[in-house]
Amino acid sequence: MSTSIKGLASSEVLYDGSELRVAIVHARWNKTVIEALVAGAIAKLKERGVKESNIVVESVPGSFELPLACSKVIAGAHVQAQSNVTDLLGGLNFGATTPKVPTTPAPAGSVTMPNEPFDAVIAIGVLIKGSTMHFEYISDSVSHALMKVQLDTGVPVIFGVLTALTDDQALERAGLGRGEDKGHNHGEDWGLAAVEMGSHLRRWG
Ligand code: DLZ
Repeated sequence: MSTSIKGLASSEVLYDGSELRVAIVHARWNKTVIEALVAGAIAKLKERGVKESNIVVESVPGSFELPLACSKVIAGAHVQAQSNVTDLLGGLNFGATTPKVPTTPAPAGSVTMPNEPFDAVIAIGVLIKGSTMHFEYISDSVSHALMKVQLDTGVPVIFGVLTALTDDQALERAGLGRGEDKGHNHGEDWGLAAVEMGSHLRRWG
């Protein structure tokens, strides 16, 4: 039996995500782990009632790109129809063979629908320590920058960046552990955190 005192306590309130709009911005480095984390986050968003049509997924190359991408997504710069959760069923946003962003300009006179604001953004990345100082620099700058984005914009940015010292640590935190204990998928916690923070923000204004 585990004697650990660590981890997220479940909330006494069951937060309702049915009116919330949530963006997931994920890096593509360390794909296997990312895929599990994104799937875990989406599962919990949906479990709390967030509609598929209100979940938007965007991808960036690496974790270093997450803060700017989150900032732009919050500002409404993403293409509304680029990638919602339905696209995800076709394999996240990895290796798409057809461009999802329109390559031709909208016809003259056409109306562009304004993007609805997001109640929360989940930034997901997986940093695994290598033999150089990359890990330290990226972990440090990304965590500070993501905090800055949420404070500057007032939109909760859920910190879904794993900073693992080994491959096994990363796998275990995505529920993919290679041992008997598969670990826990932290993406699920991030989905719940997004609904809770999005709900708080609607109350707090
Ligand atoms: C360069 C790099 C390295 C070494 N490791 C990771 C990693 O473990 N996880 C991750 O998300 N990204 C990594 N990157 C890529 C950087 O985040 C970034 O995409 C590039 O330096 C380009 O700016």
